[in-house]
Amino acid sequence: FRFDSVLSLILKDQPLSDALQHYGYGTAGFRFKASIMDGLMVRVGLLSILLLLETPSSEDMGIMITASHNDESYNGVKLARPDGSMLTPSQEDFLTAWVNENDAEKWKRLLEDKAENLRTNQPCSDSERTLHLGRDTRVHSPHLSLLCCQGAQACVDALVVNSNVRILDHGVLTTPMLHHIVLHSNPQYLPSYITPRPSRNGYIQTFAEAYVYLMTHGESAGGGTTINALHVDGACGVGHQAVKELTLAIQDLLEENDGQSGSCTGTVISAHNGPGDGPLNLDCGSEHVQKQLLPPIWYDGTPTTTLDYCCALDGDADRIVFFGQDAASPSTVSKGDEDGDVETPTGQLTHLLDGDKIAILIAHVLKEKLNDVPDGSPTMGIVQTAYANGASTKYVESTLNLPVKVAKTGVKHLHHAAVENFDIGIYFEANGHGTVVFSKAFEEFAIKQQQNFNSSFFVKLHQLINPAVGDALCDMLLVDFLLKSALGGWTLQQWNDMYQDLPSRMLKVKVQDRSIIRCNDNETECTEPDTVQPLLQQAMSTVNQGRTFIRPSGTEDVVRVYAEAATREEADTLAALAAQIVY
Ligand code: NG1
Ligand code: ZN
Repeated sequence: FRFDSVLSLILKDQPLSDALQHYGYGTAGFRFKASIMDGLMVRVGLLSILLLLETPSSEDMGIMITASHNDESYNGVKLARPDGSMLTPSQEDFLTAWVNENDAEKWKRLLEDKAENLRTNQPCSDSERTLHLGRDTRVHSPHLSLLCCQGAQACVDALVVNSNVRILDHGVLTTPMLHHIVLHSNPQYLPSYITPRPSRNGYIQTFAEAYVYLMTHGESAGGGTTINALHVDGACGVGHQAVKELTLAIQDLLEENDGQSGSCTGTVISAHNGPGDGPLNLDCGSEHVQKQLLPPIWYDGTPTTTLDYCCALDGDADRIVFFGQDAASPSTVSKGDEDGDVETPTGQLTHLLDGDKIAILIAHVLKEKLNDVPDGSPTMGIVQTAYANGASTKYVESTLNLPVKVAKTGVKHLHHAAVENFDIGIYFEANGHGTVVFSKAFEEFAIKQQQNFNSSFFVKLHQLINPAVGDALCDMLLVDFLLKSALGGWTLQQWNDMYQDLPSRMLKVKVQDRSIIRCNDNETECTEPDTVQPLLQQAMSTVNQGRTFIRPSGTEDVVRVYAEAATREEADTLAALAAQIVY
């Protein structure tokens, strides 16, 4: 029987590990200890082909193997839809249900139904569809990627669709590169002014060109040269090599450009902490910098001058935070670390420019640019999560006069809210994961600006931004352009001084079963167990400007506690009270 080989692969040769009762699709895909993922990967590969075959003809999809900011012992897998976005809730449900299924009869019926469906609906389709695979630098990623390909290939063979379905393993990629490749393979989802370049090199060229254009054509191009060097911490992962490639491409383009137009020299970008320089994400990377407020441990070149600045990527290069250590001034940063120790650790950073600050920097510049345009402007707003610092929300609403939407944690939720609500939807999680999405109306506006007013700013800005997912490298170039050129040479300090964060603290609490905790839609309140929220409420009333919430993590086996208040002491007290309630 033709499905026998598939069934024996998933049920006998590579069975699902029984270490877990249920494999759930978390905040960003399946993410577990790598040692229990073999069987899961085969199934994900197989099911990805079924999802691919359900897309309109000749559209590609992608699979990324990574556990992002988690430590090296973890791995994960997430899928990308044809437009580069994350799976829909119903696709996640389909995947989760079948990944956990062990009934051979049910599997057989699923495959038979699919085969029948293909015979009737796509009898002789010659359109080609590709499943693109990418993986990070974790030691087990090649093995898990191979298992994923095996599952996918078995499905293709069994359904006899091998003539028009291709499985393309791109090897090591950043997460945003994989999403870029998928999106650019389906150019119907791209704006007319973005040339499809569905490859790693195409990714590098797309963003290097947009950056160099903006740096050499802006009004203040050539003027803003305050910042000279940008030191990038690659988290000992995949982002390190990508930064190097991007830097080389930028240098080449700047050399070609030399002598032409305004010629603002590019910032010297140097990459630190590649694979092999230390354990992935350990005491380095954006999660460490943002949550511990410490510089990366492997990186000993923290600049002390205002002319240089630093940023840190996470393990798959979709998050970025900027930071600086001002030698002259004592530690004044008010955000807290995660270890529950209320003493301020020594050596804490004086400037942390997180996702909230990146979103506000982008909005600030765009608002000014839109004020200058003669015609009606596209709408603009910011999407945050409950983790956004209260001071940032206040600044957006009261100073920038822009609307704020609060979405559930996980970029898929922020992305959706940004697309639904705004022509220019700026979304960032506080941890530095975010991007800007633009509507069709914006696209028309940008084209009109170019044609009628000879201004390519909006077109080029759109080209500099990864429309599919949060992308540390694009965000890095965008911020550098905004500080150095669009704002005429802002320092990190000037950016940081836009507003003062409220002191905050995050804690992780280990509980026996975090799945019993449920939250409301935007996670600002706990709905189950029903005794929790009144206690949190009461704790909040004991401090000034107190706000706290708890939620089960979707990527780690912990409950996260967030608290902020008027002073550091009050924020710490509130976090400790909330953690007590969770215990
Ligand atoms: P969880 O573990 O569900 O809190 C974390 C981040 C998310 C998101 C995902 C995916 C925090 C508080 N949470 O999710 O924002 O980035 O990882 O990487 O930073
Ligand atoms: Zn990540």
